[in-house]
Amino acid sequence: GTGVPIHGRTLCICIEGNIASGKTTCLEYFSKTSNIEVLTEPVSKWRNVRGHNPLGLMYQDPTRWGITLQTYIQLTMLDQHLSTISAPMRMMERSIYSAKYIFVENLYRSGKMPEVDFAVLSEWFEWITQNIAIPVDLIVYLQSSPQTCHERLKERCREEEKIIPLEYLEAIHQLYEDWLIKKTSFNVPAPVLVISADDDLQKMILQYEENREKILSGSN
Ligand code: DCP
Repeated sequence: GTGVPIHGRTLCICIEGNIASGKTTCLEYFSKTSNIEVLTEPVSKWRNVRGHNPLGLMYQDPTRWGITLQTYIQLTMLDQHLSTISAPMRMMERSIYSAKYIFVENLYRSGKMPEVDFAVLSEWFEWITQNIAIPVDLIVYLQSSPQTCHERLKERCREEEKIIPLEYLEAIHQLYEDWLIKKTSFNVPAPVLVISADDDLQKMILQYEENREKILSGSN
């Protein structure tokens, strides 16, 4: 395909992967492509909403602040999915789906989110996805080992993330694998293109070049 949207709808490609799996590098590479609008994950908003830092609060005390962060992330994701753009194709960092199926799920399963918080977030998520069309055409899964992500995390030194242990990345990894590879957990909203993401930056760029046409045609 040429990447021209069918029925005049904007194609949506979501880049998925663990924390520090290299989503930003991928988005930067494709942001140089005309006809694509790249929407980066609004992490700056999560670190500053009217002067508050829900991301930092969540890492300090997930049981208390998990629902606060995840409610806000759900809103910012919905906003990105629905934003009107002029390009025929949008590329997003993650999605409203992974926010729920990976991060909310992880907080709940690890015993860090009270059941009532999980219930409220789930009701919101189900209302949104049942009442608002959120089409995704392709999921690009940057598959990485949790160890690699842990190394990259230490290198980048984002203040809030200093306390993330390897076990946390392993749990996120397992949830991603069950969702996108084994397909045993939740609905997969689009075809999945898997790219191994353990290589260094230069090799990753080569992989994006190799997979460029596949990604831009919005198919795996
Ligand atoms: N986060 C979260 N819950 C979500 C989404 C993200 O707690 N639903 C957290 C995990 C990270 C921070 O937000 O601490 C930003 O995460 P990302 O993995 O999305 O962003 P990165 O910058 O790590 O991506 P990459 O390094 O792959 O470019």
